[in-house]
Amino acid sequence: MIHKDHPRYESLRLRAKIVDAYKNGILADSGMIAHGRGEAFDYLLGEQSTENAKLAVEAAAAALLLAEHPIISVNGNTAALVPDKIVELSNELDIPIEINLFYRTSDRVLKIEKLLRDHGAKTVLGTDHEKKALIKGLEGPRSSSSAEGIYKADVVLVPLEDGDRAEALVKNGKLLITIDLNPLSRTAKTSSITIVDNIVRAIPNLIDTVINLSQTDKVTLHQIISNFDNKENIQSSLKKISKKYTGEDL
Ligand code: PTJ
Repeated sequence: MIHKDHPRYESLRLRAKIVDAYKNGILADSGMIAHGRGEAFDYLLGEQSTENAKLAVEAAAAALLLAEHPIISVNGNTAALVPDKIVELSNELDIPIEINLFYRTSDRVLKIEKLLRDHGAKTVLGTDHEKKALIKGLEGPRSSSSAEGIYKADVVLVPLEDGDRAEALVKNGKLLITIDLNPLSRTAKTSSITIVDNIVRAIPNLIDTVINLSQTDKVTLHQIISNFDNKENIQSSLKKISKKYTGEDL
């Protein structure tokens, strides 16, 4: 039991969720290591959504609202930390969710599917019993995707994706939106829109922004996307981190 007065309460609460998800078979063992790396970057970002993250969220919301076949990709860490918010976003946009695991096992897929359905998910793709299609440029099980999901999608929201897959998805013509606390990761640098923020803040921000922009005309939404420069946005996040690192903002 973590006491609410603890100065690191929020961080410890997330750790407890991660550990529970590992014990329940949702999270890969490497998912705990990935979370630790994320924690370090989050600490340097001040554990709050930056202005850059908010700009990226706005561009992401516009892209999702304009898309013809958008999809939300979910892995173990996302399912562990924000299953309710992923379902809320999917229902708000009326778009499917695809289970897309780096360390894929049938058991984890079944458990994540049940978790999402228990939270009210309508369409969950990426299970073992549906038509698969291969993503060009990837080898082995990592090339597999749902024919009706990621394969067909024009816009893919994929938190914590691995670099190879992110590169292949972009090469296959997808507009890729990622959420990654590490602005230097290959995924962050490859994606069309990178939200450098913790998924526990980024997904709720995305829901609010989708609701706020839902009545906005298409021309304005296109403008939001064209005004957004991913490289510039990542560079600003790095500047924020380096200020913290050198103690400039003490
Ligand atoms: O559930 P699976 O089988 O698909 O496996 C998922 C993991 C995350 C284990 C797998 O994709 C992996 O090994 O990822 P990496 O290469 O370790 O990358 C994870 C990235 O996510 C790192 O750049 C972390 O900084 C970042 N990250 C970790 N936690 C969060 C995060 N970004 C946003 N929010 C977080 N909570």
